[in-house]
Amino acid sequence: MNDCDIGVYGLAVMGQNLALNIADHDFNVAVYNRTTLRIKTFMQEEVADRSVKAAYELPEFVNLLRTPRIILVMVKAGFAIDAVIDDLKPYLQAGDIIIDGGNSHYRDSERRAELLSEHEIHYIGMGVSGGEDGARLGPSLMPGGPLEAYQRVEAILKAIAAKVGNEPCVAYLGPHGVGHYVKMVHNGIEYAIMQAIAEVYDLMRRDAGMTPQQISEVFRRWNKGPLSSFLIEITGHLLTHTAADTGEPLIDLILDRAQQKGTGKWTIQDALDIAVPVPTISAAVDARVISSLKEAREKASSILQGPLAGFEMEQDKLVKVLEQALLATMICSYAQGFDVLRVASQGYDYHLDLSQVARIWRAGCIIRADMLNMISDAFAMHNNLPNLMLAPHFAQSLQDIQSGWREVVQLAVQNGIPVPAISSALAYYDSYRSARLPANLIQAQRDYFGAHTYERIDREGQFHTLWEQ
Ligand code: NBP
Repeated sequence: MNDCDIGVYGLAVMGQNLALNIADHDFNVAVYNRTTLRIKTFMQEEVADRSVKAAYELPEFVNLLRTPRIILVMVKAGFAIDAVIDDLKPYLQAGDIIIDGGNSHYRDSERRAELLSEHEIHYIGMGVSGGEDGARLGPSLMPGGPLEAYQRVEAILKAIAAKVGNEPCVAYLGPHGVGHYVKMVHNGIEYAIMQAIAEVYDLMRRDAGMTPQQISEVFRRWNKGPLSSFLIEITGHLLTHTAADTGEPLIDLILDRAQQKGTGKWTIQDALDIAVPVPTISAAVDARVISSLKEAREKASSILQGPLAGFEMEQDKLVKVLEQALLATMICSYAQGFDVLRVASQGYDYHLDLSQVARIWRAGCIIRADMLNMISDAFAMHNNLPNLMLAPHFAQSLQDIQSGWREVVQLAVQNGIPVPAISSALAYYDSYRSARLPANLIQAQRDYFGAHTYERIDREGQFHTLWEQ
């Protein structure tokens, strides 16, 4: 009976694929799902001769597990996870471990950990990235919680995680809700990079009139250079697809309306709370929101006019400067995300090893990129590096590519094509490297209308001026 090493609760896309992945690594797996049909279909169509046992009632599921038990919950984030934990609690005992692999908010993670610790049940909040394929073949895993609980699940997590050489893309990240915090920031960076890629695609398609096939070739070429990453690779692939029914490039038929489900927004909300600027992540979330205003945009397009005269750039030159702009924007997106992690780590006592975070993002996850090797090295040299842009390698890269980056923003502005991620990243770079910003005027204005006082550069203290006199 109770000989299963781990139970997987939730058999939608992620749960099914993780269960198969775990079983493929010689662990005995028990599975359960609220709706019985999913369990039956999974057992009949996917499991084959793997060591997977199905339970159709909750007590039966729990009894299949070796004690102390390990249960991986892979259900819809939010209320469903709380409901599952409530259902499981009466059947669990001290020392059992619940791993929440959903995209939970880190505060929910912390609340659940506290609630379960009253019953001496361990809670591990674990970010999982890589989608369906990652879950099946090797995800990037971001666990946080009590160290002793992590040590008990480590062998399973290391076995199923993506690998770089022999190195698994999983590590103990720290206490409390840190696993879900790191996953949240991962997704924030993902939003920013996806938006930047969409912008360079737009300039090639709309401005230069290149075909999806031509643009695909550019992305394939870029994927062999410093931009090499999963998102560049899949963009190169997806641009070549044609619609089975019409034969047209599928990308041209897809409605230009994107959704944002929460993790990008959470990143910005938390970044604001801890006073870390994330303008490119913010621009990416805003871009999705504005994309959703399709009807309004269609109406506005016949009322609000763009620039009268366009500006042309020769195609080879355009492709070259777009690569530079995209690379710079990617660096700034990682810089903003890692800055959130650095400050949160201090404020929330996470003691995060930022080099290790970069290492576990090198495979399995959506933002995996060659660049993460250099990011990991940069934080290995200096965990408290104030900003990734200051690491010598990245400072030099930004210096080398900034002229192309600026040309892209100029071209887009002159032709009335929005590039919120690329231009916000450039403004971030220019702001961060400015020893003096015009906040002196803001301070004067605040003192003028609200007597908020200001500081001076030539003497200590707070000053107030009677401006109208
Ligand atoms: P979904 O997020 O679509 O959730 C479906 C699962 O939740 C089903 O098993 C469903 O059971 C179960 N469920 C719901 Br809905 N309400 C429930 C309740 N009240 N009690 C018990 N079970 C309930 O599945 P997914 O896409 O596989 O994602 C699973 C988790 O992994 C989510 O938290 C997601 O955020 C996270 N995640 C997803 C991805 C991805 O690429 N999809 C990547 C990384 C992380 P039912 O069959 O009875 O309806």
